[in-house]
Amino acid sequence: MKTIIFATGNQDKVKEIREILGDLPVTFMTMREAGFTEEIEENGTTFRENAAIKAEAVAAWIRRNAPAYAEAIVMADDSGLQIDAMGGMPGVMSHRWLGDRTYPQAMMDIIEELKDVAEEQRGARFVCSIAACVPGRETITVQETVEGRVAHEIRGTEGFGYDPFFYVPEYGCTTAEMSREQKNAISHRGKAIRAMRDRLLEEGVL
Ligand code: ITT
Repeated sequence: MKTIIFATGNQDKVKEIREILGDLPVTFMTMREAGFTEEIEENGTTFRENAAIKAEAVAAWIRRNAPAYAEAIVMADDSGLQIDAMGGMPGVMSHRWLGDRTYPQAMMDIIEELKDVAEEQRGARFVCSIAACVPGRETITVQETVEGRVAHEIRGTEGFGYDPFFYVPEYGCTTAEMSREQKNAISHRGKAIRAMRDRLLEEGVL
């Protein structure tokens, strides 16, 4: 059976990715479970670059230090929220942009900043790039998005991060008000992981 090692320290991502890949006959583990505990500097300017930086850093370490996983596929997710009325911010900075604030505080700050912005200008999207390092091949990347709007208030307790104020008009609720299955069916991460799975199946990697 193939092993997929996921290069992330974000347990919420791990939970979603495990659910989305649940039907695949693969052994799934996180980079920490494989022994990688270093910090990775995400100094790329795009989601794709940062996803590749993370996957390649962990893949290089695994090949050097964990020979038992030499054949494993190493994957990483770089994702974030782009808000049109803020020129695409926080974008690749979505995590670091919090500073000392909690997510609810950061979302309330954005809601305040956008208080005079009309409904049709409140567009936002979650973006997710997934990179996969397969031994002997170039790094493969895919990127997907989900379109929505910045809500006027925080609603819902599912999901994580910026979900409670990411309103999806077609569903009339935020992604934090969706069931896990519903969010995975429409989300940037759900779409990107499925695109990567299809790509790896097509290329005979899985
Ligand atoms: P790793 O780099 O270790 O994977 P991270 O959380 O730092 O973990 P990113 O640099 O990719 O990951 O930052 C992604 C941030 O974007 C994440 O921390 C959230 O703030 C936001 N985000 C991404 N996907 C999201 C989602 O599905 N729902 C809500 N917020 C999300």
